[in-house]
Amino acid sequence: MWTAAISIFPRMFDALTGGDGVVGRAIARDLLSFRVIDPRDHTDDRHATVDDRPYGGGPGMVMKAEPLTRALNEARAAAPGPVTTVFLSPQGRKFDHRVAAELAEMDCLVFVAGRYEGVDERFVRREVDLELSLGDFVLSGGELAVMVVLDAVARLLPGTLGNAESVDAESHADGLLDHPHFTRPASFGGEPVPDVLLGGDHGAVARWRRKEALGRTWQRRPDLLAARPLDADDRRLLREFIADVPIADTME
Ligand code: 9D3
Repeated sequence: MWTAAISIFPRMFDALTGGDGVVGRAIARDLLSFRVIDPRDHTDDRHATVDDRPYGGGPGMVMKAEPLTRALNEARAAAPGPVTTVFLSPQGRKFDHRVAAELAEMDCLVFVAGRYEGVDERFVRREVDLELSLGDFVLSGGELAVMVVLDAVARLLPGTLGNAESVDAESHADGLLDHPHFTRPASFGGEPVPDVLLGGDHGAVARWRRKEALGRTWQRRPDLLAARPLDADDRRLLREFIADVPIADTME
């Protein structure tokens, strides 16, 4: 997969590509290419101006359409095929696993990170294919959001993850939260590891994990269960989980 980011803070992306995260690994294995294009390199004035005051007044500055458009055209010229342009903004569609899986199917992606109060709407209307938000909180710019999305997409590319980590065994691939995890020692702070995990009955372990995954999803993210029909086995496991919840935990 070929990717690029358009950003006036290119060095922020060293955190993504420099270390040994999934994105760095995918790049090292040639499963992914990534470059940053700085709109400042696409200005003609002495001060390399990328922002200007908002028409209509008000606080803050707006990113100019022309440097962004020229940066995007540099990306298009470098890409091996047609690009999908993804703009990270608070006004976007909420990013989730489904969107990550859709993006992982694309050949060429260009991510646009905004700064200041926003981006000239004519750039968004003319050039952007998909506008994405990470959720209802305020970031200071789009760069971290681009990195979050790229991390989530890179791990879905065939060959990025090791054998031990598989995509479809994990939380959210099947729409449930993960079950609890334990490692040695068998007792910590007076709290023992659940007996079933020490017994070596792999069927019983699998049922316990499924029950905990269903139960925790019911407790913490009921919206995920509402979006997902349960089969008869899952319904029985969830009933068992609910029957074991202490009364105090079920009261307000
Ligand atoms: C405080 C400024 N806000 C006034 C109502 C508007 C605003 C402008 C620019 C808020 C945030 C930003 C920068 N944010 C992003 O570029 C961004 C973002 C986010 O803030 N939250 C969640 N997802 C994303 S994706 C890009």
